[in-house]
Amino acid sequence: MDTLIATSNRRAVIGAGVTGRSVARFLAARDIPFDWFDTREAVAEIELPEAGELGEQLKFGQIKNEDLCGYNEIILSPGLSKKESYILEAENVGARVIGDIELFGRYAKAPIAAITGSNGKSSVTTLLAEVAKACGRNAVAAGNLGQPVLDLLDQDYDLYVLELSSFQLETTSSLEPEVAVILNMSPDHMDRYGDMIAYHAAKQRIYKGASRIVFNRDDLLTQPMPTDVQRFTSFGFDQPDLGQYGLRIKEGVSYVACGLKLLFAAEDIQLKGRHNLSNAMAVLAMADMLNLDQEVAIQTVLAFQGLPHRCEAVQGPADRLWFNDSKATNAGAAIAAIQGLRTEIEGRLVLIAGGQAKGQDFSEFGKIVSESCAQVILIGCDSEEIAKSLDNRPEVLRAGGMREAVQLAAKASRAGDAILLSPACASFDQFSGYQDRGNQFRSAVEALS
Ligand code: UMA
Ligand code: ADP
Repeated sequence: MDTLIATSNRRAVIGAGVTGRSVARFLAARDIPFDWFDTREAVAEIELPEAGELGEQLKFGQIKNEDLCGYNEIILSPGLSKKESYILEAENVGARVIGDIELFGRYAKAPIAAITGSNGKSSVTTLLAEVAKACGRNAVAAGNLGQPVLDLLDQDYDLYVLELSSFQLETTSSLEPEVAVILNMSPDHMDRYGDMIAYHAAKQRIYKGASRIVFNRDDLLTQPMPTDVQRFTSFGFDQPDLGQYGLRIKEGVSYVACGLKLLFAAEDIQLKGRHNLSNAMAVLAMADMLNLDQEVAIQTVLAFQGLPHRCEAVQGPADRLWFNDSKATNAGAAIAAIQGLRTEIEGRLVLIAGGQAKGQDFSEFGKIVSESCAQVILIGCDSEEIAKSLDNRPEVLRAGGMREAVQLAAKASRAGDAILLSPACASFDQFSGYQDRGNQFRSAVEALS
C-alpha cells in the first residue's frame, strides 16, 4: 500500500498550517522522509508530528528559488499559489507539485463525493454526509470545511464527502470522485486568480475523472466540459426534465421535483432563502447519483437546521431580528443572504458588512444593497470600496469594530427591522476568522438585551 508513494523520492512539504501538519503526520507515520518549509517567520502552537524529531527539518522564512531544486515531489499547502516563483522554478527542473487531496486520493479506498462552488460548499457537504449517515453509510464530511483529509485514512469510512476549494483543486489531478459537483460560480479569491477564467479552470478540475457529475442548470460556468461528461444530472429553479432536479408548480404551490415526481413543498425546508433551496436540490441530486434512498434523503433535508454563521438567527432584543451570516466572505454569498431575507421579513433590512475585499468588484453587490437595505454599517480595512459601490438610498454608517457596529445597528434600526451581518469580505484584518467574527457579533447582540 505505502509503495504508492515512492520512498526514494526527495520530498518537500510546504506550509505548517492545518494541511501541512496533516501531511507531515501522514508521512511521518509511514517513515517517509521529507523536508518541511513554511514561508512565515513562525507558526503559532505548532504540533510537531513526532516528538520534535521531524520538526528539526521545519525551516521557517522566505523560500528562495534554489531552495526547492532537487526535490522530486512538492506537497504544497492550499494557502500558497502554484504561481509562487520558487514553485515554478522547482517545476521547471522536474518537481511534481501536488496537494494533500491528491495524496489522499492515492490512498483512499472508499468512494469520494467531491463538492466545490463559490458558495454553499460547507452546507452541502455537511448535509450530504448527514443524508448518507441516515441511509446507514459510515460517511464523513471533511476537507476545506476544517478537517484535513489525510487524517481520515486511519478510520474505516465507506464514503468520503469532501468540500474542496479552488486552492485545493489547483494541486489535484487524479482524485477520480464517484460523484462531483460545482454548485455555483461567482467571483472570489480574485487577489489570487486575477480573473474568472483562472478561477473557473481551477474549479472545473473537480470533474476530471469523476464517474458521475452534478451541475447547476442556472449557472453555465458549472457545466462540465464535453470531455468530462460521464453519467450526469443537474439542478435548477426551472422545471426539471426526467432525472433532473428542479421546481414544479401545482395548484399555486411550488414543489421540489425530480423529473415529473413532486418531492416536497419548497416552503417546507427550514432554512431561509432561495440559495438554501438550491443547496437542498444539489444534495438530493448527489444522493441520487450515490444511490442513496430518496425518501430518507428528503426527510434529512427537511430536518436540516443549517450550520452556525450561515444566516443563523441570533437572540437579541425581542423587537428586532438578528442574523449572523459571517461565513459570507464574498459578494455572491452576501447577495444570496440579502435577497433571501429581503423577501421573508416584514420590516426593513440593516446590513453590517466589510473587511478584506480580496480584489472583488462590488458593483453588483452595491446595486442590490442599495435597492434592499435601509442602512449599511461598514467595518474593516476595505470598507470604503463598499461605500463607493452604494448609491445614496441607504444611510451609510461606519464602525471601528463589531461591538460598535451592533450598537449602531440597534440605534439606527426600528422595531420590526432585521439586522444582518453578511460582510461580503474576508475577516482577517480584524478577526482570527469568520467564526471569531460571527461569535463577536453574537456576543455583542446578546449584550444588548
Ligand atoms: N501561509 C504562508 N506561508 C506558508 C503557508 C501558509 O504564508 O508557508 C499562509 C497562507 O497564505 C494563508 C495561511 O497561511 O494565508 C493559511 O494557509 P495554509 O495553507 O496553511 O492553510 P491551512 O491552515 O492548511 O488551512 C487550509 C485551508 N485554508 C486555505 O486554503 C487558506 C482551510 O480552509 C481548510 O479548512 C484547511 O486547509 C483544511 O483542509 C479555510 C479557508 O479559508 C477555511 N479556505 C478558503 C475558503 O474557504 O474560501 C479557500
Ligand atoms: P462555503 O463553504 O462555500 O463558503 P457555506 O455553506 O459555508 O459555503 O455558506 C457560506 C455563505 O454563502 C452563507 O452564509 C450564505 O450567505 C451563502 N450561500 C450558501 N449557499 C449559497 C448558494 N447556493 N448560493 C449563493 N450563496 C450561498
